[in-house]
Amino acid sequence: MSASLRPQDFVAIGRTAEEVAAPRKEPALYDVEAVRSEFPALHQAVHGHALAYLDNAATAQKPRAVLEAMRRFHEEDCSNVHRAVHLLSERATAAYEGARETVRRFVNGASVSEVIFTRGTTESINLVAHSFARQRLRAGDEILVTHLEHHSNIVPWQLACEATGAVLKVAPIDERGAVSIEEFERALSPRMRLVAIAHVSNALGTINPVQEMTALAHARGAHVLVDGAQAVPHLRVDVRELGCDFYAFSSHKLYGPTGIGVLWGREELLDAMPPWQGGGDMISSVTFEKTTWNKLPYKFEAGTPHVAGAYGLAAAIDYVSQIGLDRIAAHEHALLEAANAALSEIRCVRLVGTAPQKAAVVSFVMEGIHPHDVGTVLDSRGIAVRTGHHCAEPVMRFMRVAATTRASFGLYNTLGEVERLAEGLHEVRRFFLPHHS
Ligand code: C6P
Repeated sequence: MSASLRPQDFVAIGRTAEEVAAPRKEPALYDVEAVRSEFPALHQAVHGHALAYLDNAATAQKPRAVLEAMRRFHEEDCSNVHRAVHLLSERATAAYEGARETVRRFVNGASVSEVIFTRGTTESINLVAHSFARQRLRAGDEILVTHLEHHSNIVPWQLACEATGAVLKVAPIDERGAVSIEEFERALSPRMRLVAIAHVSNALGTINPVQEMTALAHARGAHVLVDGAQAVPHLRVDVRELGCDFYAFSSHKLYGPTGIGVLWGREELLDAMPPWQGGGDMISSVTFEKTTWNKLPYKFEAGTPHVAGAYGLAAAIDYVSQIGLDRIAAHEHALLEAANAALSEIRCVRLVGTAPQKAAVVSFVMEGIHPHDVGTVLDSRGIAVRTGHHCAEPVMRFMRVAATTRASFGLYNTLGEVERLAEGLHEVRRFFLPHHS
């Protein structure tokens, strides 16, 4: 592999000369260099090297379209929403509600009433834990998560269990990091009320079969929340096709700004749920004796929202939609395959998470070398990865590792960067294990 590979070379990976010459079956990919030119943060030197940003699962860089949309809010439309008749507020309100429609279309929700703006995935899940789980659960009822969840999809349910006497159950995974559907189905007891599952694991990259899991859970009468934080940047998501009841995600992993995210929920469920935070905008009328709630979605949006964030999120969704999630997924899949192949040539590297269905995450350990040392050497070469437990301690424990090094790819990463990652790891091995061939 060479750093001078062009985007059009990606399709050649793993194909014979005849297959390459034959008409392509893969979706046509896009011009990655043109895409990269849209992301100012990518064009900086880190410790004297061009930045190779491979920490997209933590947060993704932002394209100019997002930065420009947020600049437009702050420089031209800056005002509060839903509160004034002046022109700036009208413009901001129209853009804020337009962003809600953009989100609805993006996940194929039935109505904008189902789209709640939150601070991010974590807050979306906490909202459901508070206003749905705590209201409905009784002592002895059960909530099911899988063994590969992020802490944000574990701890809110533990708090709900503590408050109600419900019990948290865990669906097992196998040594590859894949959920066993049979075991998942077996875990769906008659007391199961709620199933909370990641669409894509942040620590391993496993893609869960959430549509199938949702159907099984519904057949047992349980509701389903899907944590889509790591899915929306990589997969086309259709909440009606998935059939779930709630879908949570963050803007900042989707090339949008931090501080804003989404809870999509079925309208009839959201409608029956009490608000979880009180304040401006979520009320219909207030007296000292009695307050009544605003209609959906405002009932769940107390206080001044992140208006600039909504501008940015809508721009980010438009941006990825223009490229096309199918093409992004194909591009990232090529990077993942290349990374798997390159890392498997380094003898002390062990991949952690080898499920058959994976999104753009490679988690690994280098035997005898601490991940933080790996991350530090890579950083000295301008390569940004995440090291640690990735806020997913239970799955780390299951995999019998305290921490991993994680490279996570985005739509702008290149095969050249994968090659730099592999070269960096060879260097790590030479430095820390000089006698290891
Ligand atoms: N994972 C990572 O480096 P927030 O922080 O609310 O935007 O997202 C929380 C969250 C929830 N679920 C999953 C599957 C996630 O991956 C994350 C965030 C980042 O893996 C930061 S810990």
